[in-house]
Amino acid sequence: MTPQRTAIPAAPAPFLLDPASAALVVIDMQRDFLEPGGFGASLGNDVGVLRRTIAPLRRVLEATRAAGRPVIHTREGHLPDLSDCPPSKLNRGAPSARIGDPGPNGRILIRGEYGHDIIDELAPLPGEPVIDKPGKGAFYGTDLGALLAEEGVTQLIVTGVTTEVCVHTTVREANDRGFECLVLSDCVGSYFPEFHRVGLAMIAAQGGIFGWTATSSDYLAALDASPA
Ligand code: C5J
Repeated sequence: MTPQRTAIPAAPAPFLLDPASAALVVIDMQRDFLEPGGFGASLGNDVGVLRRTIAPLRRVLEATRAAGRPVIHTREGHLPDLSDCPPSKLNRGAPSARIGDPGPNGRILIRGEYGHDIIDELAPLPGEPVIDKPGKGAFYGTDLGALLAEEGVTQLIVTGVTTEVCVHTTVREANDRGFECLVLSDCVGSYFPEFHRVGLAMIAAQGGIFGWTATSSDYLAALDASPA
């Protein structure tokens, strides 16, 4: 049977949404990136700039759940003994605190700590998969690929932080694995406005070299118009 597709206005061309094959991926909306005292702040970033993503992402999350489509959350972080954190990552740069150091929300970027978890506003529902990833991409060192294959997912609606790091790495990984990725421009964010703008442009450039970009309102309208 030909899948029923709904065209979403997108760059560089309409994205043909097949709701039956699509999953929402929410990347790293963790306290460590969005709240003071975490990993993002330790790198000298103003974490407040990411908060504009929360309200539109919440609407997308609720609508996707209501449509009965899969929602997958990811979290970047490491085991308490840091055995999955390469020295090249641990020792990179000159942060005010390194991965594993104590902070106001617990040890920085360590699984099980308060700061490592997803912000309250976007908390996963029971049963929604949460992929713990040691790297920037959501496929590296995880069972995300197997999970998506099991669910018959071929399209990813991508949201989260940060645009040019974990969102970009995940979209590139997904694109190479044959997924069609639609990145929702107002539901992804960067500490650097210029990187955000260029990161989105890079995805859609050259005929959609990595995927498509659209606004969350256009995605929501398409979801609404899609056959149940
Ligand atoms: C970063 C991420 N920026 N989730 N991680 O280190 O984008």
